[in-house]
Amino acid sequence: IGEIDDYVNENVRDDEEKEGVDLTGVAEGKNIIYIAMESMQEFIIDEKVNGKEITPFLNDFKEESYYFDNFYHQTALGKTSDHEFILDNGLYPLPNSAAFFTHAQNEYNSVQKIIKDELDYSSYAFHANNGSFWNRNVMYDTLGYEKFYDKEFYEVKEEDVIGWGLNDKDFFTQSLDHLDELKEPYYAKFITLTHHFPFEIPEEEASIDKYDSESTTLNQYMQTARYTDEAVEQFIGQLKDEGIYEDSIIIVGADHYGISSYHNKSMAKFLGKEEITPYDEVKLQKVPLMIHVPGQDGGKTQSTLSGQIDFKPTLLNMLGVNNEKDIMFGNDLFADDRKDFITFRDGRVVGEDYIYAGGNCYENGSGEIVEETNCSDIQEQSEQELNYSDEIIYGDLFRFYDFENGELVEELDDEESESDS
Ligand code: GP9
Ligand code: MN
Repeated sequence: IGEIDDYVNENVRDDEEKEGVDLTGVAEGKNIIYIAMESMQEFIIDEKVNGKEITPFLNDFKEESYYFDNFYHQTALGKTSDHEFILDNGLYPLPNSAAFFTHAQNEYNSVQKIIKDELDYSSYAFHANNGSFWNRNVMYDTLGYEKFYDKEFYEVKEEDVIGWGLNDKDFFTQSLDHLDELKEPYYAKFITLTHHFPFEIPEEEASIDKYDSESTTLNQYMQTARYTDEAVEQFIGQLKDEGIYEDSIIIVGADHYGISSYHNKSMAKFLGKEEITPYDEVKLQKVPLMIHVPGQDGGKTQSTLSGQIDFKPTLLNMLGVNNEKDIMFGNDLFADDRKDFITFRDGRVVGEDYIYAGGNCYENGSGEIVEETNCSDIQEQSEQELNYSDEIIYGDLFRFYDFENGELVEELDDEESESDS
């Protein structure tokens, strides 16, 4: 863990210099509301089907927010849970399993634990699915969530079910009933469900046409994306009515892709391209991220190369938490001195200048294939980081690190050394 700490110190930790936007401390004392939109990809933002905007609310909301349009999901097998894992810990997902299942007993230095200890924030999760899905009921405890409002807390009438469960609109409306139970200040996460594969929704619930291509999945994707867009709009309206909106930091994000490479032909049609190359495909892994700070007037698109790994340091900085001893692999989204690559679990890497994907090195921008050596640096550093992150998780290494002082722990307490032996 000492070696990893050295690596993070030299290669990851930013110098807190911010020449542009500086949101240090803006969230202090405020409630944080994070909305995780299922399967929402960035490519549909500002796009239309048959003349109608797919996500009219998000298209507007981004104008009032800091909108990151070059922000990548970095999830693997653990899908939604990997996104939660990355956001909460600033660590990468595992290569062969969902850490939520296989490493739910580890010691983590999660956002939730840090803000509890340092600022007395309480954290909550809302998601109208079975609590044991992705082992959330166990992992949320480990990560320091106070309470998980799972399916048990919702009335799920048969006629209100779309796809996997309670529709997003009723999910938000019913969640609202619990907000006054939360201890302030809080971090509350809301995870939507309707816009999930196979993206099926009753025709009378659909406000826009299906897309027209050979892929039923892509065609239907547009309608459920719109549904979730409307649900988020409704929720933001409800938060305004309750007087919560103007005093909270609202972050709207998404977990991972919904359209796999299997649908590339139809995707090419949608994007007006000849074909989808591995270069295009990696760029399709962008997910929207919008950070709304009350009192801020809009139009703040940020095209910083970034990913889910950057969420934790960004949020902590907004809360004014000094996290310079932490071990994580991302940077504050607003820092000047950021790492210049985004790592994927499958070996792909997006760098500022070059992208490694599908066994080729591409120039970022033109998409031209170039000498592979151009990608060597980002590939090597990427692999190094994934290995370090894996070592932390497999070895439960945070047991040996004192985050407060940035030092190695001298001796494990009895309980921990027993479980170790
Ligand atoms: C399940 C929901 C969807 O509760 O979060 O999970 P996914 O299949 O996207 O990982
Ligand atoms: Mn998901």
